[in-house]
Amino acid sequence: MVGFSDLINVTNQRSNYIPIRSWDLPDSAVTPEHMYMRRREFLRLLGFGVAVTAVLPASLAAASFPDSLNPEYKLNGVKLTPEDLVTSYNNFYEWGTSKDQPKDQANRGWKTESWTIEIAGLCASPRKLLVDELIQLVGGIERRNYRHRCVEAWSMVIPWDGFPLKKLIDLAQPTSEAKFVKFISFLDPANCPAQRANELPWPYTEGLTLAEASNELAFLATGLYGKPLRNQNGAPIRLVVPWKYGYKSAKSLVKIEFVAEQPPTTWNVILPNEYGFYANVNPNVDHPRWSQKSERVIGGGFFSGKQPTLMFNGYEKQVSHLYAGMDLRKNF
Ligand SMILES: Nc1nc2c(c(=O)[nH]1)N[C@H]1C(S)=C(S)[C@@H](COP(=O)(O)O)O[C@H]1N2
Ligand SMILES: [Mo]
Repeated sequence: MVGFSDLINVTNQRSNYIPIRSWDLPDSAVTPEHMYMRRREFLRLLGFGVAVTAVLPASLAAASFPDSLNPEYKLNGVKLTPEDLVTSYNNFYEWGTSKDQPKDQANRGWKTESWTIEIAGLCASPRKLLVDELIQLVGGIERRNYRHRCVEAWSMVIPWDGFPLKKLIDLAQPTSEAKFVKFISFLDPANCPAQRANELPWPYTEGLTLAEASNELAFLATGLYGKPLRNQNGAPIRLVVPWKYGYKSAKSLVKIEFVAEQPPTTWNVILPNEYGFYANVNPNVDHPRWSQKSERVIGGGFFSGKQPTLMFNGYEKQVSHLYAGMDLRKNF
């Protein structure tokens, strides 16, 4: 069996996947890929939306898909990470500890269709429903381009399809005692060898304050690049919290629970000195074993190796008020 410290060493190996280049060029030197949403992909997106279009009035369905890229979240001038890298360079420890394993291991018969998700805890409207039903209830999906920054100091830019977490919160109607939201990934030891071997304390669990979860940026993704989420990216539904390190964005969710106390979260329980509960992207607070000042751009190719890491991953305007007066070094 692999011990936690071995896992952590594996995590920290700078894999030989993309070499770090020393000849940095500014971002502006890289051609933006604005025009990725071509007709073919749009049609695929429509295909994905079949369940939604079946229940929504035709006019509304038509209106919600052609312009599904929310203009507020375009990230103009920022280059999207190529789709094949987003779907082949993954952290998903349920399916292996190296980046190339989830794509292979999570696609050997693991079923993510007809998936139900439970909304539970301190709320007026708890329920258990199919992911497709949830998408209908929140009024369909939109697309947002978000920066993604892993705590291991690499980054991507990903076009997610999904809906704001706030819409689910409004559906659930948390009570006044609810102060935190807990996100629980799947538990399926029969089909997931790493869970049989107990390599980590499963299920993978994460948490946010209710205020963080209600922020406009907190997102539940059901697709990327206009297609349903691939298993390795957390099918059929996963959290995306773009101003926090990637480990907050729990994959393949089976339960979202409103709770009164700060919930224990996977990496924070394993190594509390290294992985905080807040995990806000912060270039001024280093990880105990490496700097967080810069990041390796995955797929940066010939032109790009490292770029400076931005406070709150570039989302300072939208989220800094959540941490007013808080010591971010203590609450890392
Ligand atoms: N259930 C679960 N969720 C998880 C993880 C995991 O191991 N298990 N890894 C996290 C980490 S460290 C990162 S960086 C992102 C990676 O998401 P991606 O592979 O879609 O880029 O997923 C997060 N969510
Ligand atoms: Mo990560």
